[in-house]
Formats: sequence, structure tokens, C-alpha cells
Amino acid sequence: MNQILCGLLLTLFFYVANGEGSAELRRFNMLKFGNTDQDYIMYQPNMSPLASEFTVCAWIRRLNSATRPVWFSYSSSVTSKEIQITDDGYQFYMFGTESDLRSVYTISPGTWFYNCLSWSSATQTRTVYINGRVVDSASTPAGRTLGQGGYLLFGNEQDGLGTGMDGGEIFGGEMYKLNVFSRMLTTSEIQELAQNMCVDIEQKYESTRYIKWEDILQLSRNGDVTEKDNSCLLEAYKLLNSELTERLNHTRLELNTTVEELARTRESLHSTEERLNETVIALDRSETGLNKTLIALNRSETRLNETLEELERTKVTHRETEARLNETLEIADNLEEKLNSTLESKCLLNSSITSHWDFLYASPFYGEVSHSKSCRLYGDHWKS
Ligand SMILES: *[C@@H]1O[C@H](CO)[C@@H](O)[C@H](O)[C@H]1NC(C)=O
Ligand SMILES: *[C@@H]1O[C@H](CO)[C@@H](O)[C@H](O)[C@H]1NC(C)=O
Ligand SMILES: *[C@@H]1O[C@H](CO)[C@@H](O)[C@H](O)[C@H]1NC(C)=O
Ligand SMILES: *[C@@H]1O[C@H](CO)[C@@H](O)[C@H](O)[C@H]1NC(C)=O
Ligand SMILES: *[C@@H]1O[C@H](CO)[C@@H](O)[C@H](O)[C@H]1NC(C)=O
Ligand SMILES: *[C@@H]1O[C@H](CO)[C@@H](O)[C@H](O)[C@H]1NC(C)=O
Ligand SMILES: *[C@@H]1O[C@H](CO)[C@@H](O)[C@H](O)[C@H]1NC(C)=O
Ligand SMILES: *[C@@H]1O[C@H](CO)[C@@H](O)[C@H](O)[C@H]1NC(C)=O
Ligand SMILES: *[C@@H]1O[C@H](CO)[C@@H](O)[C@H](O)[C@H]1NC(C)=O
Ligand SMILES: [Ca+2]
Repeated sequence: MNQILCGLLLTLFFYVANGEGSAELRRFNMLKFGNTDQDYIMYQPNMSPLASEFTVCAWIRRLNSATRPVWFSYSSSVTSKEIQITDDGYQFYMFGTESDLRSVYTISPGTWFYNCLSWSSATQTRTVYINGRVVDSASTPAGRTLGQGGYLLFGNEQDGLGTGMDGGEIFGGEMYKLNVFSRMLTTSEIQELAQNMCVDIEQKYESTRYIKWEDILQLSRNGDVTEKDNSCLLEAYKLLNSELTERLNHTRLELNTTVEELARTRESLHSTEERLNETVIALDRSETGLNKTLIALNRSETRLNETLEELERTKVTHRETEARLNETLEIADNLEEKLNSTLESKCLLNSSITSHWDFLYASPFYGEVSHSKSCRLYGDHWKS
């Protein structure tokens, strides 16, 4: 399908790009034959290149409902019906021998079909093709070659050399791309040629395409034989249009899918953003909390540091106090010791002392005791 489209586009392009327009277009025109026995093309080409083998092919559209419409007729000095091809298979001739091929020409009128006849003296076989398919084969006499010196006639039949056109064999149909090749084409080659009438595939066989359609279009015509647009351009446009419409539909569908996907992505993106926002807010809250905790911690640490400093200061004070206390205690101890020994040795004489004055003026203490407190220790005991 794409190959065909491509070919059509190329043809289209060729037509559009060619400035000469009508001249180029004529190459692609078909011929429509009128419905009288005077509507034909006849000429006398040199047929010697086709003497030992040939292939005749053309796109044919049957419009005449009468029997045996002849689209190809070649007379020669040997027989007036060297070759005669009808579009209904009736009265088909090869080297003057008639065949009735109506049972294989089952194409309904108004339908284009590709009709070929191939032959070679080497194979001694002539083969008839319809739309690339072999529909009939027959052997030809050994040593027989194509008779020379005759006329080619398109659109009617001959009973003699260039004579005998009459109402019973009027072609009256349409013809396109009649070519005669100077060799027997193979079945696969003919199959390829039959694929699409709008593709100029026959140009592939240029060296053996001896009688060319574009040359036939230049021949003088007898009666009502007119060129007609081959409608390939229109077909190409139609095909192109349907292909483009299909592609457009497909693209539309894809676009919708893409739009839907985009919407879904947007939605998902939105929800992700929402979640992100939530996370950011939560994080902010955590940070605030963390900052508060840090400030509180800093405050606690500061207070701890202050407390520690104070404690340090207190420790120093305490140590100083303790030292002073230790000194005092030492002094007190010394005093006490002294007092104890004194009391033991001297103050026991008190029983002879009647008043404290006697005691104080007793010889061991006189001038010695200056601190009344030291004596009171003993005095309390003494007073009682
Ligand atoms: C393209 O779509 C339109 C409407 O949806 C439809 O009518 C038409 O047949 C489609 N064409 C092709 C080639 O699918
Ligand atoms: C694409 O979407 C539009 C709007 O939703 C709708 O009108 C149209 O029919 C859709 N086309 C296809 C091919 O689904
Ligand atoms: C997320 O936060 C930004 C900035 O605050 C805001 O512009 C955006 O609309 C928010 N997105 C959603 C989905 O709430
Ligand atoms: C937390 O403290 C840091 C540093 O002091 C500051 O940059 C940040 O903005 C604070 N965050 C909040 C949520 O207060
Ligand atoms: C902690 O507190 C001290 C003094 O109170 C201040 O100088 C310092 O900047 C604070 N540090 C923080 C991290 O807040
Ligand atoms: C508390 O003291 C320590 C050790 O001296 C110091 O490293 C820290 O910064 C101090 N903290 C504050 C909040 O002053
Ligand atoms: C005070 O005396 C006690 C007991 O004798 C001793 O342990 C302590 O270290 C002394 N204190 C000072 C500051 O000299
Ligand atoms: C002094 O005597 C008293 C009472 O007899 C005694 O408790 C104390 O330990 C003595 N002091 C000294 C330093 O000997
Ligand atoms: C106390 O002194 C009196 C007289 O002065 C003396 O007679 C007495 O023996 C003394 N007491 C003691 C226990 O020595
Ligand atoms: Ca005749």
C-alpha cells in the first residue's frame, strides 16, 4: 500500500513539478475509442525486432457490449490475422489460428484489466495473461516467426492488409499503456506490471519496450479516438486524502492520549507538591521546635555554667573559712591543752581557795591567765 502511495506521490510530484504540464500529462493519458467502424489507429511499424519473440500488454476497459471487440490487430504478408486480441476472448487469433477464450475472459464490462500476450519461437508457446495470471497457453508451429510487412491496428480488426474494419469488431472501449516488448516477459514480470495501472513500472524494461504508449499517443487517429485523463491523479488524491485522514485520526487519538497523560501527570505533580509543602511546613515546625529547644538548652547551659561558677566561688570561700576554722581550732586546741594541763597540775589546789580571787592570785596563775573565757571552762565546774 505504501509502495503504491509512494509511486503515486512520485507521479503527482512529477506532474506538479513539470512546468510543461500538458505535454507531461499527455504521457499519462488514456485513449477512448468511438463506437463506429471508423474509430481506430492504424500504422505500419517495422516489426522485425519482434520476429522471434514479443509480449503485448495493455490496460483495457470494455465498454462495448457487442461480441468480439478487437483492441489489437496485426496483419502480415502471411495472414491478415497474425495477432488478434479481443476484450471478451472471442475470436482470439495467433498466426491465423483462432481460439475461443470467452470462458477465461470473465471480466465484467466497465472494469479495467491488464491483458497480455507473450510468445517466443524458442518455446513455441503463446501465453495469454489477465491481471498477471496465466489464463491460456497454446503451442505454435515449429519454426514459425512473426510475419512481416503488415499493419498494426488498434480499435478494430483486419480482413486483409490494413482493410476490412467493420461493425462486428468495433472495440469502443478505453485503452491505457499499450506497450509491445521485444522479448517474452516472464510471468513474474507480467505480475509486477499488472499490479497497478497508475505506476509506470514498464519503464523498467526500457531497452526492450519496442512499441511505447507515449509514441502511440502521437500517431494520427482515425475517427473518434480521443485522449482522456487517466484518473490516476484523482485516485492518487483520493488515496492520499484517505491516508492523511486516517493518519489525522490516529494523531488526534494520540494527542488525546497525550493530553490525558499530561492531565494525570499534572495531578500527580500537584499532589506531590502538596505533600512537599506539607513536609516543608512540618519541617519548619520541627525547626522552630528545635530552635526553641536549642534556645532552652542554651539557657539551661548558661544557668548551669552560672551555677557552676557560683559553686566554684563558694568552694573557694568554703576552703578559706575552713582554713580559718582549722587555725582557730588549733589555737583553741592548744589553749585547751594548756588549760587542761594547768588545771590538772595547779588548779586542783582550789579546795584551799575560798574565793576566786584567791585562785587568780595563787602563785601559778598570777600574771599568766589573761583570758577570762579559758578559765570559765574550769570555772563552770568550779562554781558548781
Ligand atoms: C476519521 O474519523 C472520522 C470521525 O471520527 C471518521 O468519520 C472517519 O471515517 C475516520 N477516517 C479514517 C480514515 O479512519
Ligand atoms: C479527543 O478529545 C476531545 C475532547 O475531549 C473529543 O471531543 C474528541 O472526540 C477526542 N478524539 C478522539 C479521537 O478520541
Ligand atoms: C506550595 O507552596 C507554594 C509556596 O508557598 C505555593 O505557591 C503553592 O501553591 C503550594 N502548592 C500547593 C499544592 O499547595
Ligand atoms: C532556626 O535558627 C536558625 C539559626 O539561628 C535560623 O536561621 C532559622 O531561621 C531558625 N528557624 C526558625 C523556623 O525559626
Ligand atoms: C547561647 O547563649 C549565649 C549567652 O547567653 C549567647 O552568647 C549565644 O549566642 C547563645 N547561643 C545560641 C546558639 O543561641
Ligand atoms: C559553658 O561552659 C563551657 C565550658 O566553660 C563552655 O564551653 C560553654 O560555651 C558555656 N556555655 C555557655 C552557654 O556559656
Ligand atoms: C582542716 O583540718 C582538717 C582535719 O585536720 C583537714 O582535713 C583539712 O584539710 C583542713 N583544711 C584546710 C583548708 O587546711
Ligand atoms: C581537757 O580536759 C577535758 C575534761 O577532763 C577533756 O575532755 C579534754 O579532752 C581535755 N583536752 C585536751 C586537749 O587534752
Ligand atoms: C583546797 O584548799 C584548801 C585551803 O586552802 C585545802 O585545805 C584543801 O586541801 C584543798 N583541796 C584539795 C582537794 O586539795
Ligand atoms: Ca472485418
